[in-house]
Amino acid sequence: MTFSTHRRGWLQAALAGAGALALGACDRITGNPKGIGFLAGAEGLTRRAQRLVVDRKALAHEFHPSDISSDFRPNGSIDPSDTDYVALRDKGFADYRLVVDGLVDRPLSLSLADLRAAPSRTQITRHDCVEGWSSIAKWTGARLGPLLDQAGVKKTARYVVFHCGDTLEQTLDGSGQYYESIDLIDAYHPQTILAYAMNDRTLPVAHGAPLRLRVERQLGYKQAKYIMRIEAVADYAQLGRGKGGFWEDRGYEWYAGI
Ligand SMILES: Nc1nc2c(c(=O)[nH]1)N[C@H]1C(S)=C(S)[C@@H](COP(=O)(O)O)O[C@H]1N2
Ligand SMILES: [Mo]
Repeated sequence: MTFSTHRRGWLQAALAGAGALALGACDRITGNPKGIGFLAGAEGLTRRAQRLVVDRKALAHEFHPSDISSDFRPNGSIDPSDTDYVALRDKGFADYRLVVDGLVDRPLSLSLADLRAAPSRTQITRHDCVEGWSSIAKWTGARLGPLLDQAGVKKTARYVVFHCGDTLEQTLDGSGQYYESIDLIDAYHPQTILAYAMNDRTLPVAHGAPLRLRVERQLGYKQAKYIMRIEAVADYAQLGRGKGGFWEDRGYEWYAGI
C-alpha cells in the first residue's frame, strides 16, 4: 500500500464523515430555501464537506518571540519515577529509542539523533490547559507526518496512540500510565511535531523530555509528554480503559479541538 493511496483513503473517509455532518446541518436550517438549495445539491455538499476538512487543517496561530511566556508552568507529571524512565534519564537519554509500530509496514526504532535529523518545524504557539491557564512557548521538533510515511501507515489505521513513560495514577491494573491518541488528520497536520526543544533549549524533564507531542489544534491534555512509543491503531477501545487517553478514561472529551 503506497502512501498516496492510503492518504486518499483517509481523506475520503474524513470527507464522508464531514458529508454526514453537513446533512445534519442541512436538517437544522429547513425553512431557509436558499440554504436548502445550496446544501442539498451534491456539489454544495462536497463544498461544505471540503470546508470542514479544510478547517481541521487550518494552522493554529503562531506568536512573536516577544510573546513567549517567562513562566510556562509544567503540569501533570513533572518528574516521572517509573524505573525504565529513570534509567533512561540517568544516562542523559543516550539509550532512548522512539518505537513506531502497530499498523505500519516498516516499524521504526529511532534515536534522538535520528529524530533531530528528520524533517523538523519550529513554532511559537499557545498551550491551553482545561484547568484554565495558557502559556506561550517556542517548540522545535520532528514533524510527525513524514515519520509516519517512513513507517508506512497501513490503510486500516485510523489513530495514532502515544504511549508515555510516566505513571500518573497508581492503579493495580496499570491503567494509570499516561497515554493519548489523535486521528490521522491531526497526525498529518503540519504543526504536529515531536518536540525535543523548548525555547531553543533541550526539552526539560518537567516539560516531557526527551520527546513530547505538540498538536497545536488541541487542548493541553492531548500534548503527550515522555513519549516512548507511537502505535498506529484501527481503534483505541482495547487500550487503557477504552476512551483513548488517560484523561479521557477519567471523563474528558476525546476530541479536544481548539
Ligand atoms: N505523559 C504525560 N503527558 C502529559 C501530562 C502528563 O501528566 N503526563 N499532562 C498533560 C496536561 S493536562 C497538560 S496541561 C500538559 C502540560 O504540559 P507542560 O508540563 O509542558 O506544561 O501536558 C499534558 N501531557
Ligand atoms: Mo492540562
